[in-house]
Amino acid sequence: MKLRVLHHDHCFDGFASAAVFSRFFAEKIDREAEVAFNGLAHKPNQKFIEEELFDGDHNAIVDFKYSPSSRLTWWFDHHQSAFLSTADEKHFHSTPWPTKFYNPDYKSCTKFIADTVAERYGFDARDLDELIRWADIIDGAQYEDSKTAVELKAPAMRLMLVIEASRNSGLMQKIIRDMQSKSMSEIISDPAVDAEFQPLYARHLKMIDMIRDSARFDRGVIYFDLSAEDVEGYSKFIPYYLFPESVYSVGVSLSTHRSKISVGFNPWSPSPRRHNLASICERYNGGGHAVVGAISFRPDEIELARRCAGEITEELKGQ
Ligand SMILES: [Mn+2]
Repeated sequence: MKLRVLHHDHCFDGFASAAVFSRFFAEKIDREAEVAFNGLAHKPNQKFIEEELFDGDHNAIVDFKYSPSSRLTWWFDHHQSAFLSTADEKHFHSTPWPTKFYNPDYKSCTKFIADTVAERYGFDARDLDELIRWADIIDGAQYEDSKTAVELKAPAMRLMLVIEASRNSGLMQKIIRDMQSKSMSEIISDPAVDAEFQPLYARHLKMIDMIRDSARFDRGVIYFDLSAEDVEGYSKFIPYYLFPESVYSVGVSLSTHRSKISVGFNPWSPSPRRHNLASICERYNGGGHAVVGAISFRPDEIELARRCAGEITEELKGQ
């Protein structure tokens, strides 16, 4: 029997969700299942999740959008924008699915999965507590301070850097498998993972300089445009580390696949949040959470992305 796990790609919570779910599946559903992972990324104007991705006997989506496909057997998500259309949302609510779960109150999908399968299936894996705790800290942006988030001293933070920036899919699958049984410090000190980490860390330090150089800070909002370089996967906390007095950040970036606007609330902001960033991003066909959102455009729509980012910046400046 084959279990296909589709998870949010380039995301610590997506990886940890895939790890916790497949550990649960092995212990409570089918120990012999052959498990295959596949990361999903948000695409501009996406209307549905491609049917051919559901190539297992069981198909799970974790920490990513819903699909009404009859081939989808398991679903867990906690994003405010969890549905690609109102038809999908209606489909989910049309009947009480026994193995499809949605709860936008959870900070991480990892903890949502762990709590749900503990309650429904009696799944108990104490050794996953460190992973679950860090998924909650990372996805919920609940760091003590911007130094913890940006200086990357903790093993889980170093692993997060690798997961968010690496394009080595073989190594990414190994990380998900290792997350099912190893500690964060064991995983990050694996020579193959360390070899991936070192150049990414050097680049992370360079990104801090680049954002410092391109940022404009005005009335609580940091605006920066990194589209001069390919920068898919930088730490979203760098702006707040550089401008501790900021409330929001709006960043424009460009990679080979897309141009992107990233909008965030400074988790250590001296002032309260007065905007729901997911709702703002949804107006531009993006999505996310109340505290962090994103909008994707085609790479050749970079000018449109800049214009929309400028509008959002002005909106956030006006209290
Ligand atoms: Mn998540």
